[in-house]
Amino acid sequence: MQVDQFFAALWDSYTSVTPQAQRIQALFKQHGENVINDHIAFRTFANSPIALEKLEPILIDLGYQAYGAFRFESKHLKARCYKHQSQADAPKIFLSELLSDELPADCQAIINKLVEQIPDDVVQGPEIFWSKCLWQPIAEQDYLTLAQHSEYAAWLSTMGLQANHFTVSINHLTQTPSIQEVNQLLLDEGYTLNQTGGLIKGSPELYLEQSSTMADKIEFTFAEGETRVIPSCFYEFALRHKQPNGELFDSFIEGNADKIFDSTNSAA
Ligand code: OOG
Ligand code: NI
Repeated sequence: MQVDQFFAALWDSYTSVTPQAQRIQALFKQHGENVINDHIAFRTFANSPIALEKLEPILIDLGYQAYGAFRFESKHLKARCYKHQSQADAPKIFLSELLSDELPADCQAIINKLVEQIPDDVVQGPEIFWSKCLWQPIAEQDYLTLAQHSEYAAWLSTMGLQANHFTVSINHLTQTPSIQEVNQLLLDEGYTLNQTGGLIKGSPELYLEQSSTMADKIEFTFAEGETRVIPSCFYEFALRHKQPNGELFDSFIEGNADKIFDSTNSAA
């Protein structure tokens, strides 16, 4: 599969649950912008048939290479980032996984019930990245239990494997070339932005500034037919700065990422 086909399929799947991304992209295009993706991100369960190390070979086959590793202790996550080896303009990929064995026993039991439904050999090709839930709908009570300990676990239990966000490269915008202007445009249009630690995560000194919308909301039907409006996916905006060596910073920052994860919290 070609990289552009991969991202086109991911965008279709993502915008079907994230209509705000389509509208915001259209807004930028109306302003004459060329909307380029900085990166996209996925979430998954560690120690499962869709664990990070099971998914990574698919990214390698697509021409990607890992170049950074991250750990989020309080969120019980590990992550890696990937860039394309030959297509410099291909979006970077941020892949995180939940270390479920660090969660309380009741959460582990709930997650095990989902993970054990996934066939061992489920990872066969790039389609896995928009396969969503490879398990039967979770029970509402189990979802609420997960949400108390890990918003990430609750999100993953209902949304599964799919692009969690696309990220607009502010470096490629001409009308709103600063993150402050991008945020103001979105606020003026009525979008809700992630406020964790302030609207802007990072700084020019860290060579990376990021902001994001709060996830769209969709109606989800739980195991026993109850429905609840839950967070789906969000849209991110990233501005990269030049390092002293003259090159744009191209990795990720734990302190920023830790806050971006909150874009799918349900309490906002
Ligand atoms: C990933 C959050 C981290 C970034 O750009 O630092 C991230 C997630 O919410 O799954 O995307
Ligand atoms: Ni991101």
